[in-house]
Amino acid sequence: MAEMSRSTHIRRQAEAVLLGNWIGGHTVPARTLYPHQWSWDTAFIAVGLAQVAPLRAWQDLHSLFMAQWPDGRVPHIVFDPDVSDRDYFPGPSFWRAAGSGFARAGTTGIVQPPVHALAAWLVHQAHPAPDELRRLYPLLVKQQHYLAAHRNAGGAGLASIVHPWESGLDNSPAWDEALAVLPADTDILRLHHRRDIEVSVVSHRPTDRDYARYIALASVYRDQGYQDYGVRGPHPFLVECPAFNALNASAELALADIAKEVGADPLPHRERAAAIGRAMVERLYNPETGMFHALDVRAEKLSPARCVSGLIPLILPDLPEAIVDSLATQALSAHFGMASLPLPSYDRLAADFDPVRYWRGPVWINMNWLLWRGFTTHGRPDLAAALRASMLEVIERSGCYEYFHPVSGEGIGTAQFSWTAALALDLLASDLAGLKG
Ligand code: 2M8
Repeated sequence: MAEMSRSTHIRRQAEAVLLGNWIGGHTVPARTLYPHQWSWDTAFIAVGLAQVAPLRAWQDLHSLFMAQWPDGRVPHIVFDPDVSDRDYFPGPSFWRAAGSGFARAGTTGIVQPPVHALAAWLVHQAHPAPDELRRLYPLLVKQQHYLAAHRNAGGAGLASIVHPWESGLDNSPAWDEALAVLPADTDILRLHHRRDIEVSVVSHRPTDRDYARYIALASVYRDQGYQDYGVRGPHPFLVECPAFNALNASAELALADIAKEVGADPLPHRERAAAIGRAMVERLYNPETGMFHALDVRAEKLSPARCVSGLIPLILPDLPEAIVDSLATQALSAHFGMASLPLPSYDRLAADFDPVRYWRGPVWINMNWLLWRGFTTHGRPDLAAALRASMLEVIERSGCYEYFHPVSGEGIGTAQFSWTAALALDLLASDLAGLKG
C-alpha cells in the first residue's frame, strides 16, 4: 500500500477504536475485557487522543486524577458505577477501597507506572493548554510524592511495587523468583471467579497458580489497609522494576518541563530524575547481561530473566553512553531479535518463552513505543525508524490488537485495544526529525 493510503488506513482504524472505547468522560482499554478506567492506559490513550481529540485527552487525564487518593496514589483502576461487579474480577467488592470521594464505585488500592506527566506534556506539545497543565501539575507532583515517600522500601530512592499488577507487565517472568516463595493456593479461585478467562483465550492469560498468588497478594495489601510499611513490614512482595522506575524518572523530567511552563521550579524535578537514574544503574543494571533486571528487595536479588522492561531505561536521556550502547546491542541480539517485528516482552531464547501468553513473550506496542522514544532520544534514528516501521506494519496487518504474536505478527488478546490505537496515532504524527516533548 502506498505510504499515504497506508497511514490513512491505520489512522481511520485507530480513531474508530478510540471512539468506540470512549464511554463519555473517559476511555476504557477494551469494552469487554477491561470495562473500567485503567491508570497507565489512560496516559497512553491521552498521547494518541492529542492527535485527534485533545479535549478528550485532558478529560481522560482529569477523570483519572479525580480518583487520586488523599495520600497521592493514583489508583490502577477507577471502577465505573454503571458496570456490574460481575463484569470484571477483581472488582469493587473485592478491593473495598473508596479512593477519593469522586470515584463513585471506588477504586483499587494499588498503582501503575506513572506515565501521566509525560502524557500531559506530550498532549500540551500537540495542543498547548497551559490552564490544563496548571490544573494537573500539583496532582502529578502529589503522585510522585506518594511513590517517593511510601514506596522507597529498598531505601535507595527507587519505588518498589507491591504487586505484579502495579508494573503493568502482569505475569512477566521478571517476578517469577519473587513469587515462587509465596504459596499458590488455587483454592482461593473457588471463592473468586476469574472473569478474564471467560472473555478471552485461557492459554493466553496468566495461569491459575499465578492468579491465585495475585489474589492472595492483593488481599494482604487490602487487609493491611493499603498501608506501605517498607522492607521490614509484612508485605510479601517488594520489587524494584526497571521500567516502573525509568518511567518514574521520566515523569520527573516531564514535570521539570511542565514546571517551567506553569512558573514553578524545575530544578528539584531534574535532581530527583538524576538520583533515580543513578540508583537504577547502581542497583538494577547487570553488566553481565548488559541490561537492567528487576530487584527482589526482600531477597536482595536481581531476577535472572531478560525482559523487555530491562531495556526501558533507554528512555532516560542521561543514561551513561556505554549502557545505551549495551541496551541497543541487546535489543538487536537474538534475545529480542528486533528486526522485521517489534521486540517481544521476553527473551526469545529462554526455555520458557511463550509466544502467546500475555507478558511472557508477545509483542506489546506500549513497550516498543517507549523504546522508539529511547532510540530517538539517544540519537539512533536508524533504530528508531526501523522500530516505528515494524510497529506500524504489524498494526496495519493485524489491527489494533492488545498484543501480537512475536513470530507471526498475528493479533492476539482483545481486538480494538485502546493504547495500541492511540500509540499508532502518535507514531503516525511523529516525523523522524525528532520527538515532541
Ligand atoms: C492488564 O492488566 C489487568 C490487571 O490490571 C488484567 O489483566 O486484568 C495489563 O496488560 C495492564 O498493563 C493493563 O493496564 C490492563 C488494562 O489494559 O490489562
